[in-house]
Formats: sequence, C-alpha cells, structure tokens
Amino acid sequence: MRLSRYFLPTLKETPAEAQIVSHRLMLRAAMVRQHAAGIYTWLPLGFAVLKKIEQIVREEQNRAGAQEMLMPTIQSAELWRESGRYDDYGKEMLRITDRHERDMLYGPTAEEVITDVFRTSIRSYKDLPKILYHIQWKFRDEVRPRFGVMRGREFLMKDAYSFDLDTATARHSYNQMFVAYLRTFARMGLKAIPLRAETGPIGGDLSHEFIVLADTGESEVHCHRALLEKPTPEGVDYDADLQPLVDEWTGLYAAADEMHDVTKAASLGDDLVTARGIEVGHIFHFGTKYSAPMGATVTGPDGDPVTVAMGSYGVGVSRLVGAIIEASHDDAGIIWPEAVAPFHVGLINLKVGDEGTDAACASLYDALGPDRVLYDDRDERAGAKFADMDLIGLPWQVIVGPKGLAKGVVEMKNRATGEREEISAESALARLSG
Ligand code: 5CA
Repeated sequence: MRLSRYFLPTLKETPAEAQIVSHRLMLRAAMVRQHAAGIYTWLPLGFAVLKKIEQIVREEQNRAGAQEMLMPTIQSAELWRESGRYDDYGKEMLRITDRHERDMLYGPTAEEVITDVFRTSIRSYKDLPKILYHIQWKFRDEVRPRFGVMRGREFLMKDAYSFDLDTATARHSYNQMFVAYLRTFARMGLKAIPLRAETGPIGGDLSHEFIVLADTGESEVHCHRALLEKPTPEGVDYDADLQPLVDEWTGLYAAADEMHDVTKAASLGDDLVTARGIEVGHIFHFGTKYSAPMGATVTGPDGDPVTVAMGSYGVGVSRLVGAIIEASHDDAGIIWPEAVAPFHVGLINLKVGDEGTDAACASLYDALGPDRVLYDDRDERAGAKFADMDLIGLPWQVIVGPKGLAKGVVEMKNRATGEREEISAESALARLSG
C-alpha cells in the first residue's frame, strides 16, 4: 500500500481522553476512532490487525475441531426468558423493541441462540460431540466503558459452544478449547496464563480465565515462575487424552488478586511471581444450565432422553488488539509481533522525486507486494516519516535514500530491537521475502 493513498490520519497530539497506553497509541496510530462511548470505528490499519487476530483465533479453533458458523447480533428476548437470564442480566443488556412491540436485544453472548439451534437440529447421541463457534460483535452496556477497545460496549468476540453426552466427554471438549487457547495466544506473541476463575453471569462449576501479561494490565496475578517458562504445546493430537497436558498447566499455583491464597503463595518463596495482566479469554463448563430449562436433549445409547452437557469458550478478539499493544510497545509507539502486524515492512523513501530513490523504492515495493509493504511515498520530512513508522510499529523498516544508494545500500531497521543495518537492496529483499 502506498501511504500517499492510504487512509492513515495519525495524530501528533496525545488525545486527552485516553488513560492507557494502548488506547493512546490506537488513536494516535489511526487504528480506531471513537463513535460513541465504548463504540469504535475501525480504520484500515486497525481493521487489518483485527483481521489478523481473528484469523489466528479461527485457525486454532478449526484445528481443535470446532466448526465456524455465524449467529445474529440481534436476538429474540423469548429465548432468554426460557433460560431464565432475561431478568438476571440487568442493565448490561441492550434491550430493543421492534415495530411489532416484540422484545429483542443486542446479544451480549449467545448461549441461548446456539442452544435453540441445537435442540431443533440434533436428536441423537451419535451426532455428539459438537463444538460450534462464531466470531461476531457483542454489546454489553458497561457502566463505565473505558480503556478504548479493551473495555468497550460493542466488541468482537469469538464464542464457541460445546455439546456432549456426559460430563466426562464435556471435559474433553473443555480441554480441547483450553489447549487451543494456549496455542492461540502464543501465536500472537503473548504470554498467557490460565487461572481458575469465577463463573459470573455465564454460570457453571469449572472455569478458567486466560490472562496475558502486560505491566499495564488491569488485574494483578500471582503465579509460579515455572508457568511463565512452559513451552507452548506443539503438534497436539486433539483426539488424544488432553487431561495430562491440562493438568500440567493448571497444577502450578496461579491466582488473581481476589482469589489469591497468601499462605500458599508465600510457600513458593522465590518461585512466586507477581505480575499484571489482561483477561483475553474465558472458558466455562456449565453442564445443563441452559440445556435443561431449554430442553436440549438427545436420545442416548439406551433410547432414553439425555440432557446435553455444555460449555462455552470466549476470546476477546477486539480486546486482544489493545492487549497486544499493552504487552508490546515503547516510547515511540507500537511494536507489532510479526504474526499480527498490519504490514510486514515499512518502506521509507527519503527523497521523493529523486529518480534513483524512487526507482529503488518502486522495485522493492513491487517485489514485496502491496499487502506486505506500507510504502511511505509522501513528500514529507524524513523526521515525520520516521516518527509515523515507529508509531505504527511494523516489524521491519527499509529506509532508502540517495546517499545510501550511492554506496549501494539501503538501511534495514528492526522495530523491536532498534538494530539497524546497511545492506544491498537485494539482500534486504531476500531477507524480507524469507
Ligand atoms: N459466553 C461466555 C464465553 S463464550 C462469555 O461471554 N464469556 S466472557 O464474558 O468472559 O467474555 C469472553 C471474553 O470477551 C472475555 O474474556 C474478554 O476477553 C472479552 N470481553 C468481555 N467483555 C468485554 C468488553 N466489554 N470489551 C472487550 N472485550 C470484552
């Protein structure tokens, strides 16, 4: 993409309303604009990152055997009356009345919708287990939306739902999602810690939150050092028994501040780490909480009806954009991990209009392709170009000017380490294509 044509209205001033670094940087880097409290428009740069994150979430869900679908944002209140949550959910639910005076709502989650689809479609235990998911916008009328996309009112969530014949197989579905989450967050360059959690309005008796570590995170976590050093599970066979792997991750001490056992933690001595983090995922096993009142049953092996055991599994897709920035930035701006970067390379032309420089840039741009490179071909001061490129945080910068070209080199800069190297344009291309 040529920056001269790209819609990237970066801001020089730090917006006064933004209290945390990711919110400030997302506004300054022209990733989002606030539309109303807790509701954002995603500009091209922010949208590109959101899509990358969404795709990683999708790939790991599919790998674990979950199937993607799409449920509506606007739901019928009727189903929520059946589950008993319509009144419980309170003011966080945005309630809407249609022209026929029917009660509707903007979905804050989708247990009721999926349970309804399930009960009208699946009749036999032979069709189980199933894990179904979608990636869809949610609305929760939070009292205090703040921190930009980290606590929005409208936000993008991946929510998966599992259906099993009994608690033992439901536990396997839970474990599949647990492992998929470890892989998902690791692929985004994040360190995520699973914590035993409260179930809140979703309900149930087994739940884990996944907290990514960032110094500026909202919550405090205490955990065993070994948890931070555990390698990400690779080459997982999702059909195999995953319990030993899950036990390895849950057997080490880890607790959020409010559930923190001071005595137990103190016994860890030097192995205790206290850090800050952000909740990016939350998984629940809640058995028959929705299937029982809503009548989601299948015919079991002996011909009797069995109420299915369910779980639900959320990832805060739009929150992750902010969480990654909280975990990866410096004074100059964002530092995107390669896997979620909106572009791989920022190409800076130091002398637009100089024939040789323009030609060298054009050939690098063509060779790398417009999806991988953001080419700063604007007629701007070098300083402004450097500042913008650091701010938007692409993993690599290639800086091309007449002085370097006279020596046969371009400058290649690694955004994360700040390392700079003078190499030929061909070598830069070879490295960036690799
Ligand atoms: N139905 C379950 C799982 S599908 C559920 O809704 N779980 S949740 O309430 O924990 O939300 C799942 C994830 O969505 C959270 O872990 C968090 O990362 C994200 N999330 C929740 N509320 C917000 C919000 N207001 N803004 C941004 N992300 C949010």
